[in-house]
Amino acid sequence: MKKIVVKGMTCGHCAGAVTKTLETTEGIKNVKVNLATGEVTYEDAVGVDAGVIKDKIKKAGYDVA
Ligand SMILES: [Cu+2]
Repeated sequence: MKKIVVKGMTCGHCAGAVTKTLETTEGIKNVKVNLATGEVTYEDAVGVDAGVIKDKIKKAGYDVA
């Protein structure tokens, strides 16, 4: 289980967008977003590079702490 903190999420739509962004990444599943804290946890079966994750989240309109 990996954990990141995503900044800029304000509602369920944001949480859904971040979840979708991560879940469409090969090897990543079980994405869970805590909207109150910005904490996002996920399982990563293939060791996706942290920079790749960050880029995807930025493209979706959010930022990684
Ligand atoms: Cu939102």
